[in-house]
Amino acid sequence: MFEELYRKSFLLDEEEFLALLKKDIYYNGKLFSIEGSLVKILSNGMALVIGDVHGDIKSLKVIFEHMDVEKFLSKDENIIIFLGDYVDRGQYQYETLAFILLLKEKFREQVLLLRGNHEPHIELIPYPHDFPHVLRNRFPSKWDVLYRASFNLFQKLPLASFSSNGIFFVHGGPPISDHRLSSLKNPSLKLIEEVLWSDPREDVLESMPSFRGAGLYFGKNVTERFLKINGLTAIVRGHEPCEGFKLNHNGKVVTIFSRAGPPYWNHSIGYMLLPLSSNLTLEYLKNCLKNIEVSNDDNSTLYESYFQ
Ligand SMILES: [Mn+2]
Repeated sequence: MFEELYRKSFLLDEEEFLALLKKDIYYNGKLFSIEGSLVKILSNGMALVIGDVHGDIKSLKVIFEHMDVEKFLSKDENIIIFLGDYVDRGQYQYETLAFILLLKEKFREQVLLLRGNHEPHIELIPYPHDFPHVLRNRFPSKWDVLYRASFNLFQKLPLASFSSNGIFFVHGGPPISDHRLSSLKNPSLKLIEEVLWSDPREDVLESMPSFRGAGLYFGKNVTERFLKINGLTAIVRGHEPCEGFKLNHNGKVVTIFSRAGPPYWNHSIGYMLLPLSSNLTLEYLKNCLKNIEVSNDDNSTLYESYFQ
C-alpha cells in the first residue's frame, strides 16, 4: 500500500499534483474533532508522531518500514500525527508533500497534518523558503499555480492538537501570550507566530525574543503554567534539529526530528509511538521515543536500497 503511494508521489504530473493540493483536508470524524485551528484527538488507539521532514521523503520511508506502518494503520483506531515542516531544505520537497497528502487521502480518518512555520502565514515567511524555487524547476510552466494551491492548503492546516491523556502536539511551542487552549480556536497572528516559531530554553524562566526573528524562547515557567491551566502532561513538538529527539523542562517538552543528513548532518531519525488511552507519566513518555540510527557516510547506500 504505502510503497505504491510512495512511488506515485514521484510520478505525479502537474495536473495530478494540483488536484491533490486542491482536495479538501478532512478532520471531523470518529478519531478527530476540529474547532478552528485546534484539533481534539478522540482516538483511543496508538499515535505515531512524526517531527520535521523537510523534504526528506527517504527518512520518512525508513520510519514507515521500520515500524510496519501498513500493519499499524490496519487498526482503525491508530493515527499518525505530523508536526509540520513538510517542505523547504530537503531534496524531495514536492514528493514529500505529495506522499503525505496521498497518505491523508487514503487514510483520511487516521492522518492528522499539523502546520509548521514552513507552511507559512503570508506575514511570517521563513528564510530560506526554497519550495517555490523547487516547484519552478520541476514544473516551469505551472509552478505559480501549484505554489498558490500549496499556499492555500497550508493556510487550512490546524495549528495544534491535544489528546485526552494530556499531550499537546504542536510545531513550535505553547501559546504564550494567552495560555488557554481555547485561544487556538480563532488565533491572532501573534498566537500563530508563537505556536509555529517558538523554542524551549533552559536558561530562560519566562520568555525572551528568539534569534530566529520570529516566535519566542520560552522557559520552564511558561511550560508549567500552560500545562497546569489546561490539565495537560507534556508538549510534543518539532521545529529544532536534533539527534532524533531531545527533552527540555524536565521532560515536559519533547522535541522530535524525523529527518537525517544535510543540511543538519544528524545521524538519527526520531519518531514517537504512544498510547492515547492510558495515563502517561513523563517517565513512560520517554520510553515512547524511538531513534533510527543512520550513518551520514552510508546515507546514500542506505537510501539507495530503499529507493525504487
Ligand atoms: Mn520549523
